[in-house]
Amino acid sequence: MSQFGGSTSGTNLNEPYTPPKVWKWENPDPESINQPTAGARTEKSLPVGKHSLQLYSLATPNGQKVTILLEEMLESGIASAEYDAWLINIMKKDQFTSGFVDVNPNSKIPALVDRSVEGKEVKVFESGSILLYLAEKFDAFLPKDFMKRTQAMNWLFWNVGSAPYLGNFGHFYHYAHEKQRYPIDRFTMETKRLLDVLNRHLEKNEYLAGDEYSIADIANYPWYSGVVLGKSYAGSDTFLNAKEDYPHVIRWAETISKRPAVKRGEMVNKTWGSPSEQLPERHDATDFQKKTEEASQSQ
Ligand SMILES: N[C@@H](CCC(=O)N[C@@H](CS)C(=O)NCC(=O)O)C(=O)O
Repeated sequence: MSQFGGSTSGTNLNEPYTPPKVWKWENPDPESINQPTAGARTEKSLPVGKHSLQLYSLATPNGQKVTILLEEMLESGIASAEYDAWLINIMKKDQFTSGFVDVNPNSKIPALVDRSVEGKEVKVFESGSILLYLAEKFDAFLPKDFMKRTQAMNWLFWNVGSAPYLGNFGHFYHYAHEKQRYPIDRFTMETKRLLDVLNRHLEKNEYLAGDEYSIADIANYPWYSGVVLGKSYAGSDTFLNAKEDYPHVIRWAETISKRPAVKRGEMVNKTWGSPSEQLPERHDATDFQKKTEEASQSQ
């Protein structure tokens, strides 16, 4: 089972179900990550490192958007984009600690605190909001041209709205213990429709905002490369017939995947997969170098 596995245990999926007037959780499990209420569940403050930017995250597609952007900024010479990336293990319920909830009341990674503003802690949550915050703060990866900037915003918000469909596809196709045809068909249909939208746009455009690589590409890359290259959910590339149906998405995803900053960004806050690709916490640019050296010594 994967580390993000989901279960419908206790529910007979074959039994017909008539929703009651008022929903009640029939077998309440106080240990479950999923609860119908919000708020902190434990008292614990967040760690703080040496840089102005403190990121609290995990290397899921939503988390990778931010680490890729920060690594791209550093690669392009913006030294003040240096950051500490702390691991939030969502399976261990770190997102429900009082410190995390204080930054993101929605208890989802990624969350960012900017301590560069005198006397203030700027708390930023929602991956799209974090990308826009950083792009505006450092005036980078957001086109200056009005038409291209509008395109970048369109595709950034399209990502925020469409990503949950891919997440639901991944849940039912890959993570759920019991495979059910209805939700798999429903979310595969929508995932394929979204891929077709992207493929048609990328047939005529090098990047999402035309010829300029921007936060729109950075937001969409982890999600859409994840499904067409089969990186997020094993077998999804074949299941979605990606090579034949979405060649322009694959061309775009492969081009972006070769960027050194993207390779680094994908490693940050990662605790699964090949050990050479994992960097659970990042506090300094040299952490990647140390990691590569460790990997070559252990061979
Ligand atoms: N709309 C949010 C979604 C973030 C999100 O769904 N994060 C997931 C991991 S990818 C999470 O933290 N899940 C923990 C939980 O549901 O308890 C964003 O774009 O930042």
